[in-house]
Amino acid sequence: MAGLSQLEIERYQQQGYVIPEFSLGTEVVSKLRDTVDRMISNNPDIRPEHLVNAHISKANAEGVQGADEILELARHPGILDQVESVLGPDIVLWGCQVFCKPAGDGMEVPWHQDGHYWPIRPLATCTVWLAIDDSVIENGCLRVMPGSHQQQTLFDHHHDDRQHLTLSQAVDQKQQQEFEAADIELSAGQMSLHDVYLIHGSNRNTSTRRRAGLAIRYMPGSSLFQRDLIEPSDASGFKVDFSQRPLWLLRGEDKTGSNDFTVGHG
Ligand SMILES: O=C(O)CCC(=O)C(=O)O
Repeated sequence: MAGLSQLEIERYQQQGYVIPEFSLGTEVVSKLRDTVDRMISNNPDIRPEHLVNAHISKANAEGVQGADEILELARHPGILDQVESVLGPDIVLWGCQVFCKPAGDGMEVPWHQDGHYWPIRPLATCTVWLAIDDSVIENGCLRVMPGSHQQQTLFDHHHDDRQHLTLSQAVDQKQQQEFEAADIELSAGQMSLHDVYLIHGSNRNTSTRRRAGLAIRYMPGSSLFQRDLIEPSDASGFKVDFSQRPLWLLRGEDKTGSNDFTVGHG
């Protein structure tokens, strides 16, 4: 297996994230950029930071028209090798989101932990955040609070009613002050992996360069995706409805024996 090195695995465990040596080639990235451009024009009423279900091309509960090419990418053996190094051999794909911040008015993503919003028990997910464009400080790259995952705790979040936010919930000030932020600067084709408990966010994009990224969400086969645990809602700032969310077992087996891999595939 050509997964993470021992050093990268240790970094992921200690810091809650890692930027692997592995990256995608320019041809793959260029095709992905075309796919994302098409998705943006197919979803004219949805902010490009809110393209959930980017991997689902048919009608779905969240009303985003995704693309089969994204699903294909989520199955990329090289990416799965990285994920296997931190999640183990049983890998379930449960979500993909394009976060595209247009030049000039790209939205801020407030500091948050994803675990608040996801119906997964035990709570576990590795997100692969893949840079579709170069993602740097200037255009609002992903930012993390290294080590904030270590207590495996979901800190309190409050409603953030500032305008122009991708998410209307933010982790409380106390945690924002406790940890020191790190910017994850990536060239297109590079990726970072982060843990479900890691506090992360990103600044607005007021630059002249677009910043698009694809977040691919994988959980281990030892976790259960409980679709009825979280009611459909738009409380976080955009519509979230897990009731018909499909799952794909990409490697190994469903150790819970209870995940439903038929829902949402009809
Ligand atoms: O793309 C961003 O700036 C934020 C991504 C994010 O919040 C996530 O992957 O959960």
